[in-house]
Amino acid sequence: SQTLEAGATARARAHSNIALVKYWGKNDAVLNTPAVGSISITLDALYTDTRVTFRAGLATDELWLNGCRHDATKASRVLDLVRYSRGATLCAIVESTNNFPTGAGLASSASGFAALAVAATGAAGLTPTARELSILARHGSGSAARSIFGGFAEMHAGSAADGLDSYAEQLLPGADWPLAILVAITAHGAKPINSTVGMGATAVSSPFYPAWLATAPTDLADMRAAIAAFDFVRVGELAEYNCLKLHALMLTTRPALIYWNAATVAVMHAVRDLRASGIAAYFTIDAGPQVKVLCLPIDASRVHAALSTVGGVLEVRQSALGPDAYRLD
Ligand code: 2P0
Repeated sequence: SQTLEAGATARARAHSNIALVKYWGKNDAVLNTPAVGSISITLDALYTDTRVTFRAGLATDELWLNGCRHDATKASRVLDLVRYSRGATLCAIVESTNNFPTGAGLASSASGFAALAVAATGAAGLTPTARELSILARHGSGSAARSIFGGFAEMHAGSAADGLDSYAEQLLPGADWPLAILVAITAHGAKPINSTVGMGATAVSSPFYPAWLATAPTDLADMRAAIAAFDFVRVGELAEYNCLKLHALMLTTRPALIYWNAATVAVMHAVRDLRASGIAAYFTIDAGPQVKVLCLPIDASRVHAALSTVGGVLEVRQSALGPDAYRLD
């Protein structure tokens, strides 16, 4: 095959995702394989566009996010694998933009590294399978392996020494089961504790970590079955349960990982009040103060209105399920 030429470039878009059964904990820090599987939904409202350009004369890879230079260490892990498969050494410029405001506390490495995997392989003239893209994205960030796929996706923890069985795959395209997700923003510019560092601390200090690992397969099997049955109440109940189990793990880490603020808790109660009034709405929360609320599209405007009136909620964004990551040019 041809050598990788300076100036080779490609652009890609990937959407963010939120997990309904959460990833927390690693099997292998170098391969970045998770200790547990996870199941997520991809969001159409939040995405990252990334251009990768291989250049002559660069001493290191450069990462530019919304016009500001950032540390490229994790991006280089992905680019190294692409270079290796082409027998190439050229460094690259990575230019990324999020379609959501920087510092809104919504930034996700999931959409960023999924877009990077698609753009970098595209620029290098590779034609990877979706599974290969998922593995590549995983090397940047575990949650990014899921953002290769639209709709509902499941990440497999895997157990192989080379990490080749640790990838995500689609469970259901978004069009097969339209759902609404409302994101209640409770803090702008929140700087949550880095997930990689947090996971490491949990593994060595939370007495609940062994229980987290032991119960993950059941949560995954239950969620898989609930999705296959289009059982929204079951999906919602399981998502909330698994989210609170994750936060129990975080709260019992030393030092404690407390990602909630007062408005985060107020939104959780508002969602439970909505359910008491007959609306099927369920919350989930990641390593930050925002609350994502799942409901059926027919209830979205009522849920949006209810969340907007909760004290401390700054903004509510609505999303549907998003598509696979794809090449822009
Ligand atoms: C998730 N989170 O499943 C969980 C729930 C946050 C809470 O995946 O170390 O940024 O880069 O592989 O993917 C955040 O972890 O971690 C995450 P790394 P990542 O969405």
